[in-house]
Amino acid sequence: MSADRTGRVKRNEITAPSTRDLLNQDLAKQVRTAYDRIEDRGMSACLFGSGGTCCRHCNMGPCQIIDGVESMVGICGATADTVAARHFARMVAAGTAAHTDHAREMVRGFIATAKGETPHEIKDVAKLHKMATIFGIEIEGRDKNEIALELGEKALAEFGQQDGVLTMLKRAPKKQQKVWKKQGVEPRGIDREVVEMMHRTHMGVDQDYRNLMLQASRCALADGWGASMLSTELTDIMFGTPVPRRAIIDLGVLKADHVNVTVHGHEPLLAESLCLAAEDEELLALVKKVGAKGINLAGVCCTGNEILMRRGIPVAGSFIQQEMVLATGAVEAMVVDVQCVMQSVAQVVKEKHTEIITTNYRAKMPDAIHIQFEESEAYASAKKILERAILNFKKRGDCYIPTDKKFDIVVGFSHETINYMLGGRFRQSYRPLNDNIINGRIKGVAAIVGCEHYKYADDVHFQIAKELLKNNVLILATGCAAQALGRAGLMRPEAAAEYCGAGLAEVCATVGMPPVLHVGSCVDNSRLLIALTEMVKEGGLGEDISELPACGTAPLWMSEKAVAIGQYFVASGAHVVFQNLPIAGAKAFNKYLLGGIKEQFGACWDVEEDPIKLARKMIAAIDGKREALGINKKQDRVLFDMEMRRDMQSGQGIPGVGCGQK
Ligand code: NFS
Ligand code: SF4
Repeated sequence: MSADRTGRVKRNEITAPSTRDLLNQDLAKQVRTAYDRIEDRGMSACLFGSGGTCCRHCNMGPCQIIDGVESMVGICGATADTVAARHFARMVAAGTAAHTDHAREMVRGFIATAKGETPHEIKDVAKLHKMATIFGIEIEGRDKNEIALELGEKALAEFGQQDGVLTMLKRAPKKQQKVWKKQGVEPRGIDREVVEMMHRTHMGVDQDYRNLMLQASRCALADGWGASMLSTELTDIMFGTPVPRRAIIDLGVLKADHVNVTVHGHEPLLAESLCLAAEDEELLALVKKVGAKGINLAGVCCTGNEILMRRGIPVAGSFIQQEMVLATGAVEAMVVDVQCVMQSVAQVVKEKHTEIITTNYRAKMPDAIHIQFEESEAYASAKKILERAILNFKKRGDCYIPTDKKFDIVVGFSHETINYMLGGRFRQSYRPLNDNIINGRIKGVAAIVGCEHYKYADDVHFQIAKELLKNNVLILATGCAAQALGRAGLMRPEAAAEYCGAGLAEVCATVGMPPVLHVGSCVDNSRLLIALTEMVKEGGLGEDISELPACGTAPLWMSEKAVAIGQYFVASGAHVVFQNLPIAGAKAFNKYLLGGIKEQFGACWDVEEDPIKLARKMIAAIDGKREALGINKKQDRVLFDMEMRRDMQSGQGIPGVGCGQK
C-alpha cells in the first residue's frame, strides 16, 4: 500500500483490524478522524517544507529556497544548506526540550517522594545505590530517602548546570567519550544546550551547517545521556524497574461493563497515582453504585508504555489510535498530560459522554476540562479525576468495542531484565548475547522506535520487523513502534518460531523470550544506550557503539522528539535509518547527514521510504559491522550443550516469560 503525495493513508487502506472494524461501524462514521481530515485537505505537502528549505526565522521571510539557484537564496542570503540545517537543529532542540521538561517533572516528583510528600516510595533500592554511586553520593549506612533526596537534587542541578560535563556521559564506552571530547560536543548542562541551539538557529547567527550540527549533537546528547536517562532511571527507582510480564494491547482491552479511563501522554506521575487510587475503597463503592463492574485503566501512547512496562496495565491504543479509542464511545474519561495529544480528541468526543481531562498547566485545549494535577496532593487529585469518570458511566450512550481485537504481549525488557534473562540470576551479563552474535546465531541488534503517522502504510513497523527477524536480527522496540509490533503479534515468545531465522528462533526458544523486546517509552530509548554500552563492555564486539552490529530506525517518525533521539544515536555511534527527513532540498547538508558526519561520530543517518528496502539497509549496515569485526564468516552450527542451556535457562524464575514457564 502506498501513500500519494498528499501523503497519507486513506480510510480504505488501513490494515489494522481493530481500526478497520471500528471505522466500519455507524457509530464511528459519525466522528471525524485524521483519515477524514486527510481526504478533506486534499492538498499536496509543500515541496519547500518537505525538503527543509522554507525559512520563517525572521520577518523578512518566509523565504523558500531553491538550492543552486542564485536568485533563490533567502533575503538575508541564507543558503538551502543553512536553512535546512537550522530547521533540523531546531527539531532536535524542540525534541530535547520536550524530553527535558518531562524529565524535570519526574526528578521533581522523585525529590517530593524522597521527602515523603507523595503517595509513592523509593522502590528499587539497588538501582538507587547504583545511580548514587555514579553521582558520587555516599550510600554506606544511609537511609534510602536520604540518598534519594541527594540524588534528586544533584540530578536537578544538571538541568541548570552551566559548565562542566553531564555526569552520565561517563557511563558510555571510553572510546565514545573520547570522540565527544575531540568533537567538542560534551553537553555542559541540559537546558543550556537547548537554549544555545535556539540561539544559534536564530537569524544571522550560526550559518555553517557542520557547526550547527555540532551543537545539535551536543543538544541531542544532553537528551539521551542526560534528560531522558535521568527520567528513565529515577522513574524506575520510584516506580520499579520493569520486569517481564504478560499484558494485552489494542482497542479490545476496553471493557463494556467497566468504567474505562484511558491515560494519554507521557509523564507517568499522574498515571501511577491513578493506578493507586483505582483501588480506593470509596471509589470502588461508587463504582458499584453506578452499576459498573470495576475501573478499567488503559494506556495510550507513552504514558501507556510507562504503566504497561511497570504494572502490566493494558494499552488501548498508540498514537494513530487515540481517536479510535474515543470513537468506541466506551471511554468515560481520557486523562491527558503532555505531548502527542491530538487537538482533535476533544472534537471526537463532542457528541459523546466522554470527558477529555487535561491535567498539566502546560497543556490545555479548548473543549476539554482542566483538573490540575498537584504532586503534593497526588492521591486526592487522582481520586477526584476517577470520581468524575465513575459518575460519567451512567451517561454512556451507544458504544462499540472490537472485543475480539486484543493481543497478548510480554513486555518489561529493561536493560536489567535483558542482563538477567540472558545471563541468569548468578551471572548477570550480556555474555550470551555477545556470544550468540559472534557465533552468528544472532546477526545483530536492531532498534525499532518512535511514532506512527498517516503518510505511509500503517503496517510499516511490521514489514520491517518481519524482514529483520527472518535475517536473525533481534529487535528492541520502544514508543508507539513497540505498540504497533505488539499489535502485530510479535511480542509473544511463540512469534520466534513463526517469524525468525533458525539461529534467532533457537536463542529465543532457549531463553523463552519474544523476538521483539519491548524496552519502554520514548524516554526509555536511553535504556538502549545502556544496553549497547553493556554489549561493548562485555567484549568481543569492538570498543565502542560504532563497532557493534546494531542499527536503529524510527520509520514512521512524527514528533520532533524522534529527531532528537535519532541524532543522539548517531552522535553515539549508532547508524539510524528513517523513511524520510526534511533535508532533501539542501544538497550539501543532505550529503553530510547521510554520510559525512560519520567521519566525526562513526555513524550517520540514512533514508529509505520502502519498508523492505529500509530493513535491508539496516541488515547491510549490520553485515558491514560484522565484516569489520571479522565475525561475518559462516560459523559451524553449534548445538547448545547442556551447560549452555543451563546458563541461558537460569533466567527462569522471571515471572510470566518463557516456554512453559508461568
Ligand atoms: Ni515517542 Fe511517545 Fe508515540 Fe511518537 Fe508520541 S507517544 S514519546 S513521540 S507518537 S512514539
Ligand atoms: Fe528569509 Fe533569512 Fe529571514 Fe530565513 S532568516 S526568513 S532565509 S531572510
